[in-house]
Amino acid sequence: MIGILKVLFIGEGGVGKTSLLKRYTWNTFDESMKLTVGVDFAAKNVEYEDWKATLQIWDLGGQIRFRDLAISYFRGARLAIAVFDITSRYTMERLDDWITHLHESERNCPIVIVGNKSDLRKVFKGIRPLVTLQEGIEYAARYNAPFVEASAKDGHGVQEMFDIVTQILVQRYPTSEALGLAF
Ligand code: G3D
Ligand code: MG
Repeated sequence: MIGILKVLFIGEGGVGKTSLLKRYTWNTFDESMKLTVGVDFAAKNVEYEDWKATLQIWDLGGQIRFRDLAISYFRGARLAIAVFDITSRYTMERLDDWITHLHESERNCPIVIVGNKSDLRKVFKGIRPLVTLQEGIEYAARYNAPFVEASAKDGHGVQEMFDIVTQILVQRYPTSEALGLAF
């Protein structure tokens, strides 16, 4: 057992962070764990071959502003899942700010970029411009990050997203010693 790894969701309100967390951890998500500061979190055990760890996944309430959370929310994060909504280009552009603030607290924190609401592609096709898969990949490449398209609604891409998260963590923290040395 490697230990407990803090993983954050970041991104604008309404993009589907809470929904993705619930979709992935429905069996462990506990409303009673909501902190007074407006952060939900869930624990999930993950394994890869001999590697086992507990992800402690933090999900921010919408009402919190950057300056309130810089210390308590970002500190100690081992990875962040940066989510935008593919039907709103604005939410992708806003990730720049989130990532900047994250890296002010945790300089080398790796990120995974997620374009959520992929189920809406067929609904809005030809009706409104959407962020294309290629644009998502290019955006993520600016941060040297992997990109995943997902849907909390139909579940598409959600397991893949957490498989990628696990892969990155396995590489960064192959042993519990590596976890301790990181601080
Ligand atoms: P947030 O935690 O990032 O603020 P939420 O976002 O998870 O609260 O989701 C915001 C709204 O988007 C919710 O709708 C939710 O049902 C919807 N949503 C989340 N993920 C998806 C998705 O993959 N596809 C679709 N179609 N909708 C999604 P409401 O209406 O409850 O505000
Ligand atoms: Mg939320």
